[in-house]
Amino acid sequence: MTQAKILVARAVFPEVIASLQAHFEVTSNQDDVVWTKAQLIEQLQGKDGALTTGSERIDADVLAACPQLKIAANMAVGYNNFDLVAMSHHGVQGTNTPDVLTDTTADFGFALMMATARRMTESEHFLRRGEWTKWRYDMFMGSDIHGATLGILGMGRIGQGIAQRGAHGFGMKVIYHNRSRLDPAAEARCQATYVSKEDLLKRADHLVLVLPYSAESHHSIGAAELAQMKPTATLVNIARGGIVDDAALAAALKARTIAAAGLDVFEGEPQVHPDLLTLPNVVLTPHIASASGPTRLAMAKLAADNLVAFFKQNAVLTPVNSVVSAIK
Ligand code: 8YV
Repeated sequence: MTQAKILVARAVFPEVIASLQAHFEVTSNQDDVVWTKAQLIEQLQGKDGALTTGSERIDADVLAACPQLKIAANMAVGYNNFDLVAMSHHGVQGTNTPDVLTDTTADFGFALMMATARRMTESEHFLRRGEWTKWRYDMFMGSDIHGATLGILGMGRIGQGIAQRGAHGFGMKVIYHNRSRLDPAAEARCQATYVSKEDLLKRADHLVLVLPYSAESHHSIGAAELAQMKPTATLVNIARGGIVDDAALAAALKARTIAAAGLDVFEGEPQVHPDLLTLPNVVLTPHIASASGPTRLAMAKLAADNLVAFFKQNAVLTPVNSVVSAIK
């Protein structure tokens, strides 16, 4: 039997490329060129499978132009770069990388919340500019994390990880809103109380967004939602750009409708709304919530394992769609 042909769409760990080469004919992109849609289609010609990241959109055009493609294994837990309806229609399996990044991403969400509440980057920039000449009682006063009300919008695995850190580590009162309520055992584990979205916005001292991006979650936080939050509140987005209306957020931060924000994801990233770049009360990081060494390796390995399982066992480990007959 001839070997399946695999495209690795972005640079990944060399050992993961080597492990794929043991099973497949591999074309890799270790120069890490970010391809246009046309280039991606060109690269996918004759390929049976692809290891993708959130930057490669697998949509109806790509699928129609690449009829040999059978699987796209995303190196991400989020898969809003996949048009799942079109993929299922074309009989293309999609997979993601859940679980392996939960704790690392929850750690980062918590760190970003703390950095935002305690004004860490703003005060560091002040120090680096040489403006620190004396102690002052109200210098960079922020808000407390311990004992505060932690609001979580989107209570999947990462949301629950953040809730547990807040409740057990910092004595926070945890409230959450989600499409569906958690079962009682999970609520008890997280010490979390289910509330309406309106209550969440009104009551949270620190609101963390951890919901998947979809047409329904687009601009879940816009001007109207920001107006309902406490003027002392902080907002953290580690979910996806587009869940927050970044222009409305910049306006709210400028007007101090809310106190501060911590953002790891942006609408149209790697572009960042220019107003966010000039505001002092926002902590900005370049989509790195899952970026610890062991976790990024585990994500790449799981994506590769999905490709091996698909072609060798006609099964995958972490599917995101169901395909009637996956092997074409
Ligand atoms: C990835 C992420 O780094 O897993 C996700 O959904 O957002 C990040 O962990 C990013 O999507 C690159 O694929």
